[in-house]
Amino acid sequence: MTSDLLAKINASIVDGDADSTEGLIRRALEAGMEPLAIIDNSLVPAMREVGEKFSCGEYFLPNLIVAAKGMKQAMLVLEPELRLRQQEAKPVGTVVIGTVKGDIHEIGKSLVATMLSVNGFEVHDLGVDVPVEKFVETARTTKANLLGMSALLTTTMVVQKKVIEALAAAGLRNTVKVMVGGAPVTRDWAQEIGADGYAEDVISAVGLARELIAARQ
Ligand code: B1M
Repeated sequence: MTSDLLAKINASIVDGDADSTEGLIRRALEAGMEPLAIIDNSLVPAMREVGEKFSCGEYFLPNLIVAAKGMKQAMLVLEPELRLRQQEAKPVGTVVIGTVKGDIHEIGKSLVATMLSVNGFEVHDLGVDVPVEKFVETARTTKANLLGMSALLTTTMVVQKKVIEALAAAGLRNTVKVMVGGAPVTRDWAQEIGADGYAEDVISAVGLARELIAARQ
C-alpha cells in the first residue's frame, strides 16, 4: 500500500502531473508515512530520474520546470509536517544558506534549509543566485556560525571557492564554518576549496552541521 503510494508520487513528478502530487502526499501521510521517508524514497529519486531523462535528450527544459513545480507543491504539504516533528527548542546554531551566484536551482538547498530549521538551527535562507558579498554580509550581521552553499552546475561550483576567499578576506573565516553541497559537488572539491565539510544529501547535511557546530564549541 505505502510502496504503491510512493510509486504514484514518484510517477506524478516524473510524468509532470503536478496537480495530483499534493493529494497523493496527503494520502501517504494519512497512511502513516513519515514526511522524510516520502522525500527520500520518492521525491528525490523522481527528480534524479527527471535529470537523467533530460541528460539523454528524452526530456526538455519545460519538463524540468513542471517537475520542479510538483516538488515545490509537495514541499508545501510536507514542510509543516516536518515542523510538527521538530525536537529542539533552543537554537543549535545560526546558519546562512543559499545557492550561489549564477545558479537558480533551489530545491535541494531549500530541503537542506528546511531540515536544518526543523532540527533546531536558526536559518537565514538567502534563496538562489546569491552574490558572494551577500553571503559574507549576512554571515557578519547574523553572527552565523555556519555558512552553507549549494551549487548544481559545474560552472557555478567555483563560486563556492570565491565565497570562502571572501569570508577569509572579511576576517570571518575563523568564526564561520563552511559546508558545501549540490549534485556535482564532491568531498574532494570541498577539500580543494578549503570548505569544512561536504554533505551528499539532506540527512548527512544535518549531521554535518551538528558536527561542525560542536567542533567550534
Ligand atoms: Co537544471 N540542471 N538547469 N534545472 N536541473 C541539472 C542540475 C542538470 C544536472 C540536468 C542534467 O543535465 N542532467 C544540469 C547541470 C549539468 C552540469 O552543470 N553538469 C542542469 C542544467 C544544464 C540546467 C540549465 C543550464 C538548463 C538550460 O537552461 N539549458 C539551467 C540552468 C539555470 C541556472 O541555474 N542558471 C537549468 C534550469 C533548471 C530549472 C530552472 C528548469 C529546474 C530548477 C527549478 C528549481 O530549482 N526551482 C532544473 C532542475 C529541476 C534540474 C534537475 C532535473 C533536478 C535538480 C533538483 O531539484 N534535484 C537537475 C538534475 C539533477 O540534479 N540530477 C538539473 C532534486 C534535489 C533534491 O537534489 O539539488 O542535488 P539536489 O540536492 C540534494 C543534494 O545535492 C544535497 O542535498 C539535497 C537533498 O538530498 N544538497 C546539499 C544540495 N544542496 C546542498 C547543500 C548542502 C548540503 C547538501 O550544504 C550547504
